[in-house]
Amino acid sequence: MQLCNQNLALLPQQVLRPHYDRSQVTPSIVHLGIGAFHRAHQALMTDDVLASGDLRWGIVGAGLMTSSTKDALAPQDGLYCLVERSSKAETLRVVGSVVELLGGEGDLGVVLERMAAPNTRIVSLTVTEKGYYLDVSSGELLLDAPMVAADLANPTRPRTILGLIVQALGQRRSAGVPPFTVMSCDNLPNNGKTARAAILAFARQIDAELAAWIEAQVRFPCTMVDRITPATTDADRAHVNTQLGMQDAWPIVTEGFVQWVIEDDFTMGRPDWTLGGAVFSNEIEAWEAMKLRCLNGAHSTLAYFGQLTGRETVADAMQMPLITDLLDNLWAEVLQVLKAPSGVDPAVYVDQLKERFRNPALKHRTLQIAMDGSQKLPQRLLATLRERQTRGLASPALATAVAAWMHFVVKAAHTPGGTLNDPLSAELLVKARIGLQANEIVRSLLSISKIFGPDLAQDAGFVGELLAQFSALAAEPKVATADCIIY
Ligand code: CS2
Repeated sequence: MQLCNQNLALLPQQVLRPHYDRSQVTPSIVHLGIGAFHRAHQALMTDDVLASGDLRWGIVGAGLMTSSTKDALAPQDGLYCLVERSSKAETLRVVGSVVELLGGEGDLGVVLERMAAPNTRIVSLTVTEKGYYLDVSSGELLLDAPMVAADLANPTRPRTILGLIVQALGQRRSAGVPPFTVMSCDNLPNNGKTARAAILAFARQIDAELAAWIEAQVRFPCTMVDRITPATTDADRAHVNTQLGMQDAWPIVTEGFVQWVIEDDFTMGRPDWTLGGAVFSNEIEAWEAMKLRCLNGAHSTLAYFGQLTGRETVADAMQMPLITDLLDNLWAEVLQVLKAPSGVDPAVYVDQLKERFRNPALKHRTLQIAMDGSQKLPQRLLATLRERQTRGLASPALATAVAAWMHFVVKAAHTPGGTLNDPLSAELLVKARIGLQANEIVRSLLSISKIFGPDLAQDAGFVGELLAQFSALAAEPKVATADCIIY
């Protein structure tokens, strides 16, 4: 038996489920990038809005690169089970807010149609850092990235979020339909402003008038989303299927903690997401900085250290004093220069983080977080580092975290068949194979200005610290680095 509308009534009593009439829900949000993160926060809080009786906010969930989510959820009428898991208990809830699924190249025409449709009011995004095609260090649009170049050459058949959004907005403008709001939910500083900059830069290449219209008319609220949501495992699927007494092809397992802070700036209205616990605020930059630097900065550090010490999950890595001591120093460096949102004590947030990272019920793999390091390091670690430098403060813990990432890259480069899951993998592997001298390798990786900008490689204090920490890590018995390197 499969999870679907018809079988909802057969779920065990303790499983929460939609009680509203799903056939009456109007689709008005098109979400690009329907992965686990979206399904654990925005879709959930939208389900709370629908449950309140406001049926105007159904979600059309689209995968751009793959149809995997559609393949799993379309036969289930878009329903899926969300498991909230702490160390002591779990709750299961079937979420009903996703009313249509689209996915893969073959559906991109329909995705565009849905975005251009007058009843669409919001286009939201979780496409990860690399989905914006920006040079993370300079913020410039990567015009020569093959996908961007292809969309510029063929703007009526777009495949990137940039091409899709600009094309859909152009169609709405021609048809006299008001523009939707573009709401980024990705882990980027000022994610709304970042999305806006990328979309305007793309639009200017195609049509200056349309670009000016977008600049004047479209809203790009910034948001901060915080919920640790590991990739679903086969064991999770098996467990959920037993609990439900029916098959769910793609349940999501997440933590109890959830936070969503949104700037209230929408062109065509928005759901009352406060019903699901979201908060509207004008201080998103501070919220996002706190989260990126405290949570994600520590996460990336845990990921690379975890990989170098053979710790498969974040919770395992949190058992090692070598790692937790470093994290304490890292957080101290972060908090010393952080501008927290008003009324928020970042030290309390950090204490909560320690608990969240230790949650043994979440099997959050360090390898999953380790991916796309080139896209993550600048905002997670290097932003704090630069702020400390301008204040004349040394940053040994941040330098150690960067050194751990370098070891992770160097190890992949010197392992036969080693690969990296990163959009800059080719360049990273070449730079890491420059020679066998540690000094040379560190400088070679530092010269990638897309990650480190033009400044950090020139900063003698930072380079010295990084070289020292790179060698110190290699000498640490619990850390396994590439053994062919000369330190
Ligand atoms: C993680 C994030 O995979 C990663 O890079 O750091 O996905 C993290 O789990 C979320 O931002 C938590 O809100």
